[in-house]
Order: sequence, then structure tokens, then C-alpha cells
Amino acid sequence: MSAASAVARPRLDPASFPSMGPGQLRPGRDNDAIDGLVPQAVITARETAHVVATIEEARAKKLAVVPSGGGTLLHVGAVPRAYDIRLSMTAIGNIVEENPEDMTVTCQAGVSLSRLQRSLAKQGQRLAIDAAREDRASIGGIVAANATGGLRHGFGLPRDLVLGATAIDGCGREIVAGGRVVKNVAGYDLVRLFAGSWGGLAILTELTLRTHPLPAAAATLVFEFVSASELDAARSRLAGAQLSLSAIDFTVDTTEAMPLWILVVRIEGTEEEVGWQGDAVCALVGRQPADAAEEWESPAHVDDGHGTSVRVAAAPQDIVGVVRDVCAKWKQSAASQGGQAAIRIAGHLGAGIARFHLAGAEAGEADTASAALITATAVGGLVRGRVIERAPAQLKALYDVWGPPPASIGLMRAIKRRFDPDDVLSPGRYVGGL
Ligand SMILES: Cc1cc2nc3c(=O)[nH]c(=O)nc-3n(C[C@@H](O)[C@H](O)[C@H](O)COP(=O)(O)OP(=O)(O)OC[C@H]3O[C@@H](n4cnc5c(N)ncnc54)[C@H](O)[C@@H]3O)c2cc1C
Repeated sequence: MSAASAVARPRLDPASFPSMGPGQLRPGRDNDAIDGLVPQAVITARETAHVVATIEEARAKKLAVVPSGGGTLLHVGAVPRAYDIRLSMTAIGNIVEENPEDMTVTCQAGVSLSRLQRSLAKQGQRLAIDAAREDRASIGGIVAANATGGLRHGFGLPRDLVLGATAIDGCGREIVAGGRVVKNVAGYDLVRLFAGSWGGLAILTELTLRTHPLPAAAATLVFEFVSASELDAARSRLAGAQLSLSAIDFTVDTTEAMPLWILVVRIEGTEEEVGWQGDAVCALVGRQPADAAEEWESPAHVDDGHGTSVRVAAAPQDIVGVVRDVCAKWKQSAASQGGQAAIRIAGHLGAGIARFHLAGAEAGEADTASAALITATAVGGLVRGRVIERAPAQLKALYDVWGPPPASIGLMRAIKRRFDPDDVLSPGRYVGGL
């Protein structure tokens, strides 16, 4: 049991929510837990007034609220200082307005990415975000986590696609930032602040995002290499080329005795553009693809919902070398020698990001293997950043899961105090214990 759960918490009183209907408030269960902490209650907001009522009750009773969308990313973050209410946003999930001429869409935070994509596709458009588990991942969660897949290479992060947001802060105040049109920039910085704030500053209720046309043609080309240096040479040639690629991802198949280093390139555009860019990629890489498909799924979605996941950031020109070094350290560690644990590795070459996912460790071996992976990925040398995205709670409590706080931590604290002075929203989960 963690320190947070050992301390007696103030109790939530269900009678404080007279406006909520049946089924909207239930006791927390084991599968609502974050890092072993089970919330007192799960509240499903059906309208913004329920979000405000929850925050006001939490403020009055000094309770902690963690907002959730599809719940696919709630494992990311430091062990919460407290977790009394899980506030589900999935029932606030309407598509408010599609504006194909302006290339924008306004939707409520709880809508799933796949539902939004299906609707936009009818207008020949899409959101250029390829998050994992699109059927569950909500737009609010994706923006709050600033999370995407390989398409970040061609289209940027969710933060770059959000034009406007409505949110409820830790005082229950509604904040409207940005707007519904591309040219409206008032409040834009606030929008960028909320993107990636991990539910710690405000609860997003509505978002306006920039859309892109669905490409007329597309190809995913897969190239295999027997060494890291061959993959890195291909990466370097692609990085220097005047091409407009949507994604340059990689994965390493460590289940082979001689690991295969795999490059996955996504090309989108007109038939003609996809044709000539495909030829150019093959010429730069120096071979024909081992596989080619029209569909796309970022290979970087390696976390299967269990085990330990660590995300490492380096300069793009260093990322393959970093992965090779981590693999070598991992191989030397006792954990990899006796046990059955295998790591899956994948990432985004253009962004310098690699994810190491340790799955399949036997109970008892798991902590040793996880600790060995955490040690092998420590910040220093070419490793510029490391986030322990998923790990057993007892290990998360030992490490700074976000890495050392940045120089701007003083400013971050001031911003947190401004939006959430009573520490109601996701306390302790973010960088520097915010
Ligand atoms: C297996 C797996 C692999 C993944 N791989 C990648 C990857 O390779 N690259 C990548 O970039 N991303 C990756 N992701 C992340 C991405 O796809 C997430 O699923 C998505 O961003 C989270 O959406 P969600 O609705 O499940 O949010 P949740 O998990 O419910 O919430 C995510 C965070 O946002 C907060 N939050 C939720 N809703 C709101 C709201 N309305 N307002 C304010 N805060 C809110 C939560 O408190 C939490 O901190 C991966 C996820 C999974 C599960």
C-alpha cells in the first residue's frame, strides 16, 4: 500500500450531487485504480455542469479528481498524492460542428478518435492524429496527453492541431481559449498550455481542431536491415532529402537471434506523388521494400497494456545509436539472461523518440527486469529525456518518472497555482510532483 492510500481521506458525500441521474455516480472498483489506488467514486459527467459540480465538491471537501477519457493512458504519470474521484468524460462526446470548407471540427472532449475519423471521412477529411486504440482514446485524453503516433512527423503534435478549447479549471471556472477558426489566435497560448498538461490544469470539455484532406493515395513501405548502422544510414539519407513523408517510424524485432532493424515509411498524397516519392525513398534506402501496404498503423504502439514501458528522447541523429546502446546494456543485465523477459522497441526516427516495452516478465522477475530496463535507459550522454510511462507502482515511487524537472519548473508551479490553487486536479502526477 502506498503512502497516499495509507492516509485517511475526507469522504465524498453522494448527496452533494442531486442533479446526477442513476448510474452517474458509483463506488470505485479495482479496475479504476491508478498505481494501486482505488478512487472512492467514479462520476460520469453527462454535461459541463456535472464537471463543475464535481470540482466544487472536491474543492469544498479537499478531494482529488483525475479526469479520464478512454482510460488508455491513465498509467502514465507519477503515483498520485491522492485519488478520490475518477471523472469520466466519455459521455460528453458529441461532434458539435464540422466545417469542411474551413478545415476545422469542433467536438466535445469525450468523443473517441475513431468515431470522429468516421464522421470526418464522410466529408473526405481526417484528423492527422494516429493515436493507439482509436476506438477508446478520446480527443480530450489525446490532447491532454499531447499523444500521437508516427503521423507527428508529417503533421505535428495534437498541440499543433488544436485551435480552440473550452475547459473547467480547478476552481470550477469555465475557460474559453482560442476559437473555432484558423485565423483566430486570441487565447492560442492557453490552448497550447492545456495540450500536454495531463489533466493537471483544467478539464477539457470542448475542442476545435484543424482537419486535413484524406489523401487520394497512400503507401506504407517496410524495409529490413540486419544492423542498427544500416538503419541509421537510411534514416540519415531520408532526413536530408526534400521529401514530404507522413511518418518515418522504426521497430526492432528482438525475438530473432540476430535482431532485425525495421524502417517503416508512410507516404501520402496524389497517386503521382506517392509513386515518385516511393521511388525516391527506395533509391535513398538502396533497396526495394520487404513489404508494402496501403493501410497505416504506427509500429510505435508497442505498449500492450501490461508490463513496463519507457520512452526515451534523443536528437534524431542519435536515436538509433541510443537504442543500440540500451539493447547492449539490457543484454548484459542479469535480468535479461535468466528470465523470459523480451523487450519490444519502436519509435519515431524524425522526432528522436524510442519506446522500450517489457512484456511477458514472470511474476517475481518483473521488478528486477523492469529495474534493469529503467537503469539501461537513464538520462545522460545522448539520452536527453526519459519518461517511465508504465511500471509497477513500487518502482514508480522510487524513480522520477518524468525525469529531472526542467529549468522552467518554477513557472510551471506558478501556472498550476493559477489554475488549480487547491490541488484538486491529478495532484502529484505531473513533472516535479505537480
Ligand atoms: C498501448 C498504447 C500505446 C500507445 N502508444 C503511443 C505511441 O506510440 N505514441 C504516442 O504518442 N502515444 C501513444 N499512446 C497514447 C494515446 O494513443 C492514448 O491512448 C491517448 O492519447 C489517451 O486517450 P484516452 O482518452 O484513453 O485518455 P486517458 O488515458 O483517459 O487520459 C490521458 C490523460 O489525460 C487526462 N484527461 C483525460 N480526459 C481529459 C479531459 N477531458 N480533460 C483534461 N484531462 C483529461 C487524464 O487524466 C490523463 O492524465 C499509446 C497508448 C496506448 C494505450
